[in-house]
Amino acid sequence: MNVSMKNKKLNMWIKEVTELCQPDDIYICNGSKEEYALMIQKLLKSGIAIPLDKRPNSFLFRSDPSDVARVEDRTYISTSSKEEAGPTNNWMEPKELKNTMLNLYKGCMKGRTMYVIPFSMGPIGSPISKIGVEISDSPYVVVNMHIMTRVSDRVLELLGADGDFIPCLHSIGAPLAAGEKDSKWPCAPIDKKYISHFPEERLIWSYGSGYGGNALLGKKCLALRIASSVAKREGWMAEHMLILRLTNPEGKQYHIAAAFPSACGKTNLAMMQPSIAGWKCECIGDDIAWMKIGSDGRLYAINPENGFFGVAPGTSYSTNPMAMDTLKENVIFTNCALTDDGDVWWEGMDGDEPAHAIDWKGRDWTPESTEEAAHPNARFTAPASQCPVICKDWEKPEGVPIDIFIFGGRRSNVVPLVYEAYNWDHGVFLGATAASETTAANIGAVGNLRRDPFAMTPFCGYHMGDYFQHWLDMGDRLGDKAPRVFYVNWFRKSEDGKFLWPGFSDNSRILKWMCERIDGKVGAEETPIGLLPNEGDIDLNGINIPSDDMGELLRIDTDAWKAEIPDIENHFFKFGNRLPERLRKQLQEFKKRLG
Ligand code: TSX
Ligand code: MN
Repeated sequence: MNVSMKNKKLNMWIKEVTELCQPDDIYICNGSKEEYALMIQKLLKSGIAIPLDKRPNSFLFRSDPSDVARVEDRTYISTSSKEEAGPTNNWMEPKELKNTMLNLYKGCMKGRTMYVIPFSMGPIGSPISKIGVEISDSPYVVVNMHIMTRVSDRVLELLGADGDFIPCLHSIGAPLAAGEKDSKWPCAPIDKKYISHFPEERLIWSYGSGYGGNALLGKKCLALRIASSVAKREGWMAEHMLILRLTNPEGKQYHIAAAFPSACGKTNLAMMQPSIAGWKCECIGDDIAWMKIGSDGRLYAINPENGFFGVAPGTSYSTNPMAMDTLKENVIFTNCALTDDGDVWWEGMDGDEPAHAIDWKGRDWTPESTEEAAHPNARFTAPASQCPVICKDWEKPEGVPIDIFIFGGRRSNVVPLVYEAYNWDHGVFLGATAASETTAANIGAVGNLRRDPFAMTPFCGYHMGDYFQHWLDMGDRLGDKAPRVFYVNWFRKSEDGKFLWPGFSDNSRILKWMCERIDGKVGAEETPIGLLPNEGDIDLNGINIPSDDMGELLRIDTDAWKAEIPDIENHFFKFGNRLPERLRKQLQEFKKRLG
């Protein structure tokens, strides 16, 4: 072991966990390429990783069919009082939850190696970054953490003897008896899975699942749930947002952070390439933004992650060519289909379907099969540095200054293509009431309207009402340096059910309008819902959109908006007396404007 293991808290914690979980071996990770290769060797030998002939240093994994997504019902925010967790989170009393989990953790790593994974969320040493250490008995977690976070012995050096870190304990919950044969994807049954957060002591305990957000604890658990709670206390923001840099033909840069619920194409927007001449777009992050007020009073954002853990189905050269080019080598695929020539495949990929493949469950698949070849939540894990349009400043320790916040959702009607908030409080109102129609990718019935404030419902580590107040407080501190706030809907449909807006690269036209609003180059029409583009102010050069369609995309149906009010009231009612007075006022004013 050539890493310095002198941190007192870490050494005590490793000892505690070893006694509790009783692993056969302990391995301290250093994040090196050799270590990654060693883990992959181990996973190949046991047949868990499948090498891909068509993509260098890339591998396919198949999870257990019961372990394919985040388990929101089994996710807990364990604050000392239920009130503090708020109406959007599952809560259990910390002592009770810990007792239950300690019983599960007892001997849970028997027959396995315990990996100690020191990682940094954010560039190592950045003032906005945070250090975590994940202990896990899953080598799949180790290789994914290598890509998604900065795993390094430099993190241990930075910690020194007395430095602090966020402990993230993970077990797949499947101990092996002596001589017992391991399965390909060991995990615990659903009623034994727990994804637990103790925000008051900045602690994460995960048990029973090996999948994505349940197991790669730096992402949703640390960088969103724990970080949002820490950020509230420390006066910064941890948001479920992509970050991108837009540069206009004169070379002026604009930085945009955007929050969308799932199935709205956040990763596609993060890597979007403009269709308008002279404009450039670069990716800084596709999922999470950590933001702090800088010494100049502006809001600076970093991407705390090191890679993309993206949904594969639907990703193609037509929807996201930059993602496709990111996936050529050094990628981990999970629950994709395997083609006969040693490549991965998924529904929505370019070109013809393969005549034969092995589906995500390991069975023969042909186009005649009634089930999907890839699981709808199949994923790629890829280094962000491989993205052809990654911004050269994406690892700048101080971050990039945010000019624009975008909220949005998927709405086939009512909500126009784009509008701007009147002011910060109105922008917070738009974020707090953001809604999306459910798609096949969600659970439950298709086409239902679901409120997902700031796209944070599953990820806010404390009372959502207090979170709204935190947004208002940040606005007070930012004053006239606060980013401007916009709301978009790429998904409005015509009477006959066709998408009215071409989306994708043409969304650059909408971003351009936002930049021109900021620079005072264009006006806007005051409407009851907010500021709408004036006719002719959206650049439609080079595309053919009938002016009737444009009219429909920007049309405001006052009656339809009035019909939304009861749903917004019910939504707000859930937050009780923690709903900020200023949002109640926003709703009153909105109603007044609607008449
Ligand atoms: O990601 C999407 N974006 C954002 C892109 C930067 N999608 C995919 C959503 C599923 C994850 C979109 N789908 C977008 C969009 O802007 N718009 C649409 C709807 C749409 C789909 C297809 C076409 C037009 C609009 N065009 C044709 O079918 C030719
Ligand atoms: Mn996300």
